[in-house]
Amino acid sequence: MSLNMKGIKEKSLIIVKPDGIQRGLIGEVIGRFENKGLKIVGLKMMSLDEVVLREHYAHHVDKPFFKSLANFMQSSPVIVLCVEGLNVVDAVRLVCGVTKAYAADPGSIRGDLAMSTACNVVHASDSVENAEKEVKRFFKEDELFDYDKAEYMHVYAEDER
Ligand code: 3AN
Repeated sequence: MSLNMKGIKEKSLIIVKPDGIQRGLIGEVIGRFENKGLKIVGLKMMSLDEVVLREHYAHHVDKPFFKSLANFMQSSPVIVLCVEGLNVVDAVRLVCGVTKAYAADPGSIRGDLAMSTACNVVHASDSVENAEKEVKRFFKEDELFDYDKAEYMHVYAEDER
């Protein structure tokens, strides 16, 4: 992990997937990111269509599991979140745990709440570069908010803010 030039303004894109919605885990998942000290700068419910899924999972479009992945991601609305913080892309991936939920570390969202590779509750951007693209894919500019968070003086040391 390396310190990013964006500092505490680095952004990541998180999706609470249909299994998270159906299992009533929206609050639990969002709570874990809030408890970590991340700032939520965008949040909404939406349905994902085939076009956005082909773009979002471009690295999987030719794989045999793409059709079932796309069906699953369209099986109910999802919650999309944009969060901000220091090295937030790496931090969020650690909070989520590895893709194969049965192997994810206890304490992570997937480690504590899931068993599957597909039904693994959350998606999170895997690099700063992809996070920038994903935030633009799911949020319009006026759906993202820039505001001060009072707890920041206790979440970050002065030289980190
Ligand atoms: P992550 O969501 O941890 O970034 P990706 O991008 O490799 O992981 O995978 C995205 C989604 O694609 C997974 N959540 C899963 O639904 C599906 N997927 C990835 N690899 C496999 C696989 N080997 N078999 C079935 N589905 C897969």
